[in-house]
Amino acid sequence: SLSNGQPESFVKIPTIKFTKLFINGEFVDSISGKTFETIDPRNGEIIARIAEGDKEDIDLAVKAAREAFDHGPWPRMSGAARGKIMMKLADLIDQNVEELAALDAIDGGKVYTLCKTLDIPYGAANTLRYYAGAADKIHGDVLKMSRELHAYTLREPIGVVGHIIPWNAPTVMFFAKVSPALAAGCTVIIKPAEQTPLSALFYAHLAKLAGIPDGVLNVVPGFGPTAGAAISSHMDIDMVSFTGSTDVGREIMLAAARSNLKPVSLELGGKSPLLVFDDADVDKAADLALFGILFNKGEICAASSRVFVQEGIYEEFEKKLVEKSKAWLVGDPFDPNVRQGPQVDNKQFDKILSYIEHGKREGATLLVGGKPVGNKGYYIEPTIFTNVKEEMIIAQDEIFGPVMALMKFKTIEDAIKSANNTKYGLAAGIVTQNLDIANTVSRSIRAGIIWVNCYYGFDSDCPYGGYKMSGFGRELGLEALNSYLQVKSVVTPIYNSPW
Ligand code: TXE
Repeated sequence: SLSNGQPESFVKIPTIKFTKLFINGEFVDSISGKTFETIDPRNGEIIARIAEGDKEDIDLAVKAAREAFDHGPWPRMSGAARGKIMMKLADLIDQNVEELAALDAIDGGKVYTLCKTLDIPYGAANTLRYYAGAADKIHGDVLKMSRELHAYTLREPIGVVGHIIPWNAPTVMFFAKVSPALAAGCTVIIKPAEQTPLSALFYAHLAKLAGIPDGVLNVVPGFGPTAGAAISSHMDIDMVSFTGSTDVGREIMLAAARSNLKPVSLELGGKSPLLVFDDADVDKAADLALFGILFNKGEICAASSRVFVQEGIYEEFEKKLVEKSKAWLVGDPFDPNVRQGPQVDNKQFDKILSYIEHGKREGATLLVGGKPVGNKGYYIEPTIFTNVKEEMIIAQDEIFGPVMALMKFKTIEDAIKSANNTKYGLAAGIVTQNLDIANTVSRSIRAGIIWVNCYYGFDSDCPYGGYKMSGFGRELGLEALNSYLQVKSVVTPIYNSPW
């Protein structure tokens, strides 16, 4: 079903305008002069060469961000003034939605229409506007105190912030991190993933047009062990927020501890369960389960990679899944009929295929899929395993691809136990019409977000983040804004007191 047609017949792919580091309001080459290739996952071809940031470039970016924080207007202007500039940036993003969507689609293999209707308008513009509206509502409390003192708290921006983001949602991650930090009055150094630097550099350009002062937002593409590690270990960065793999999250926390003890926020991997109870509408539940694992080709930390179905409807559910997965079109992400594009790069492609082989060796049954699609690019069939045992690697590791482990359960207690049988705790889904089941299960699953009769119900005001080894700290909502603010208590005597 691969329609590897000429992309130009669907959408005009823009010429790449921005390929350099964005430091202190200017696009500059890296100090080393090095560049790296960013690859089109539809065919493995080079899209552009991008300046490769390293430690020295991060140092320059930190110097600019420090100057902008310590002496520049951004943290000193009113919240309303910051909000106005952020609103302007959101408008510029809306005006460039097609070009931005095409950049994420070509760089990350993401479905163009979804980038255009979800990632850019919601993940970027809406999130910016949400935090722009919060920027002038940041204030502390007045405290009564029990002695003859009174106090107030100030909420101050935490300072120079480092952001390290992954490639699966380049736009959504960029703005989930940058928007609350900017609203708080922080200055930022952000490193996009090496696979997907294109839209981040375009956002840097738009930020300048919108009037974000030089040094406030620095975008430094580069690799993890070099540019990324320079951020997490930097002595002059006041906080680091990371989204990516659990292993790298651990490295970042270690580097933060060993350098200046900067606080860390980590949004890491997942192995999220979807629980379908006997009373569910089987047809709708099967749609939801497929959507939960195949959306963004399974490259999403909250993917419903473990699906547990109650025994009364299991057989019917399995039949529906097979039918529906065959109708799910894999192909060029610019084709309006396609629902699933290529995996982001050959590393992820190989990783997913090796997990599929592993699942077969472990004794699980391949119900559908399991193979690459076509002979160029990194396309993989929607894949479903049955006869999966919970101890199997394919039921424990984050595969980060279109691979579902389908399992059966008897009682609500079994369902809860199985759902929690993972080192991760990012998300979970429940499908039932029974309010008691929904309430009981929601409270019993150790995960940061629970979707009842829906999946991927994300929005700018809804906090999102992990329990257990899925990390800590929250993205989005006012929770995220608070993580970029320090609380300072100011205490004075009420009367002319001896203290
Ligand atoms: O992630 P990395 P990778 C999971 C998913 C995927 C696996 C590997 O299972 O298959 O991780 O993907 C930067 N210091 N997730 O290898 O390496 C890197 O440059 C500082 C889940 O691509 O974690 C990039 O910007 N930074 C996840 C970012 O970390 C470092 C999304 C993420 O890359 C670094 C992505 C270092 N030592 C992958 N090493 C999610 N939670 O959504 C790398 N980086």
